[in-house]
Order: sequence, then C-alpha cells, then structure tokens
Amino acid sequence: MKTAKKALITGITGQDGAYLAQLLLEKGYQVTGTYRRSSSVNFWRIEELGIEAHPNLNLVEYDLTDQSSAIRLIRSCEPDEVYNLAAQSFVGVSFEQPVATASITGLGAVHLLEAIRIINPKIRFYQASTSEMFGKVQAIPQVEDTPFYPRSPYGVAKLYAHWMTVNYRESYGIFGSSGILFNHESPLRGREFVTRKITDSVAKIVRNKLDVLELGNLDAKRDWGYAREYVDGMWRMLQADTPDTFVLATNRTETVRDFVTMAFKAAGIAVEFKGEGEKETGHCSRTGKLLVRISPKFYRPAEVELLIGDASKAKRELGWAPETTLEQLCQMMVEADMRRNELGFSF
Ligand code: NDP
Ligand code: GDR
Repeated sequence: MKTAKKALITGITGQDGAYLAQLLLEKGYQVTGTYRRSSSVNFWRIEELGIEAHPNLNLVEYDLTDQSSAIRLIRSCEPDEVYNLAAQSFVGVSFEQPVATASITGLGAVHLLEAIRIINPKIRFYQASTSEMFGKVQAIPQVEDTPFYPRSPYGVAKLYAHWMTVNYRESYGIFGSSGILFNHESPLRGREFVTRKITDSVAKIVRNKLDVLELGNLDAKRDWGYAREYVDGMWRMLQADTPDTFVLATNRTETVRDFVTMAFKAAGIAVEFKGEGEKETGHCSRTGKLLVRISPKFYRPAEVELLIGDASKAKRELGWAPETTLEQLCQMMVEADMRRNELGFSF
C-alpha cells in the first residue's frame, strides 16, 4: 500500500496555513502544522474549518527564528514537502519592527532551507513570496521576471528569502519553489489587513457597534484574489517536475475605495465619497450619514501604489487559474462578518 505523503506547514494558525492544511488533509496527507508558543494559542481558523481534531493533523510549537528548532523539526517530522507560510506578514508593522521582521520573515526561511540541506535535500520546499517585492512597480502587469523594488522592511525581508530559495535551488539542487502571490483574502483574513478590516467594520456599522470606518490611503490599488484558490496553487508548485518561481494573481486591480464601496453594497448600503486626501469622507447616499473617514495614522512611510499580476505562467505550466470574482469574495467576507457579529464572535 502507498504510504501517505507528509507535509510540514509553518504558520498553520494563519489564513493560508489553515486553508492549506485543509486542502492537504483532503488529499490524504499527514500534516504537521506549526504554531507559536503564546499565553493563549489562536486556533480559531482551523476550528472554523473543522480540522483542529483531524486524526492526520499534528500540531507542534515552533519559532521561525530558532535554527536548532528547525533542524529538530525537520528531523522529527520527516516531511516530503515543506510549506513555509509563517512570517511577520503585516507590512505596516514591519516599519515599526524592521529587525524582527528581517529575522522572522527573511532569516526564518533560511533556517528551514539549511535544515533541509543538512537532513534531506530531497524534501520539496515552498517559499511564500509576495507581490510586495515588486513594490514601486517597474512594469505593468507584473510577471516572474519583472524587476523587484520593495518599499517596506517586509518587502525587503521577503526578497531576501526569495533569493535564498532560488540560491539553494541553484547551489544545492534543492527543490525550492517560490510563489509570488498577490494579495489574497477570505473570511479567515486577519482583521489588521484592509479588506477584512473593511468587511468587519461594515458588519459592525450595520449592527450599530461601530460609528465610522477609519482608513489610510484609499487610492492604493491591489490585485485581490481568494485565498482558498491560492493555496491550491502552492500545492501545484510542489507537484511540478522542476522547481521554479510562479506568480499567482487575478490580473484585475481595484482601489481600496472601490473595495469599501463594494463591501457596503454587499450589506445593502450605497456609499458616496467626497473631498480629497485626508479630508475625503464616505457617506450613506440615502441618509448622508458619515460612514468613512481618513486617519493619517494608517498611512505608511512608503506606499506600494499599484499591483496587478499576470499569472499566465502558472496557468500554462500548473493548470492554475483563479475563479472567484472580487465581488463574490467581498460578498462572502461581508456575510461571514455579519454572521460573526450576530454571534458575538470577536476574531
Ligand atoms: P498570516 O499573517 O495570516 O499568518 C502568518 C503566520 O505566521 C501565523 O500563523 C503566525 O503565527 C506565524 N508566525 C509569525 N511569526 C512567527 C514566528 N516568529 N515563528 C513562527 N510562526 C510565526 O499570513 P497569511 O496566511 O496571510 O500569509 C501566509 C504567508 O504568505 C506569509 O508568509 C505572508 O507573508 C505570505 N503572503 C501572503 C499574502 C496574502 O495576501 N495573504 C500574499 C503574499 C504572500 P500567529 O498566529 O501566532 O501570529
Ligand atoms: P498589503 O495589505 O500591505 O498589500 O499586504 P493590507 O491589506 O495591509 O494593505 C493594502 C493597502 O490598503 C491600504 N490601506 C490600509 N491598510 C490597512 N491594513 N489598514 C488600513 O486602515 C488601510 N487604509 C488603507 C494600505 O496602505 C495598502 O496600500 C498584504 C499582506 O498580506 C502581505 O503579507 C502580503 O505579502 C501582501 O498583501 C501581498
């Protein structure tokens, strides 16, 4: 009988980690997922997906910043595939904590690559790279060989991890693939990220738990896809014949303002914007009530103004393509947050 494949996922408590664990369990994998030691562990995502007690899921503590732990982790779980999804992933925080971000998001990947090189170079490795590496974009749309120009400590740390993955591939023949993923969202997205902040706030405004939604730069444009589809792309990258770098994106870009309008619309409220810059406000077009205002505290020292990716290579070589539209995604997120707010759920 064929034995089940074994996968190690770092960052199983995060959005992508939870969806990927679910996907791999459905495919019959034995999954080890890592979480960080903290006073109260946050398993709400794997609980929402109903996989926290799955017999083929093993949860272990692991901190990305510790090289010796990486070696012990790889030695004890003997994975066929490693998905490195753990990171300090919030761009805004990376400006406040550049050194911690470099250590977790940058060096963390190298600790795993080193452990693989030392213990078993046949292990396949996926690195969660990002469209933030394109930063101040040098071409539209962005593809695998568009020059990088990161605009945040997070983007720089991810670029280091990306190049180290390529370097271990070229130097030691390790099957290291890097997925340059554009923003992907879902009802499991953290509330610090703009889409979920918006959908959660819309749900709270509807239930009179919040007065006004405060945001930063409404002009930023993002290529937003659905996270569940993107983790399938990660898995496909590790099933390919050779390791490589792939962009996953929808090839559609919208402003943060557009997403706000879409989210209120999903809750049956039409919004009109007026004014400019820090004075811009959004109002209910029926009652005139103030719903959105700008708070400069959400501006970043340097901004990534426009992202739009072309995932043709992933389509051609992996058979991957996004299916969910931004309107469907936004509706799904608003409905989930409406339900949670009704139940008093606070994640
Ligand atoms: P999340 O922020 O939801 O999850 C990050 C995970 O990393 C969490 O499980 C977190 O644990 C864990 N983590 C953070 N610091 C450490 C540490 N020092 N040691 C161990 N674990 C740690 O991110 P996403 O799921 O959205 O993203 C997954 C990966 O993909 C990240 O690397 C992100 O940078 C990258 N990415 C994401 C994109 C997106 O749009 N979502 C796009 C492109 C790349 P805890 O729960 O304890 O905080
Ligand atoms: P991003 O996502 O920085 O693209 O990184 P985020 O949702 O934080 O910001 C998107 C854009 O919205 C603007 N913005 C605000 N952002 C937040 N968080 N809060 C606000 O109030 C707000 N107002 C405006 C931001 O300035 C930005 O332009 C995400 C993360 O998941 C990364 O880990 C990942 O690598 C990239 O996506 C691709």
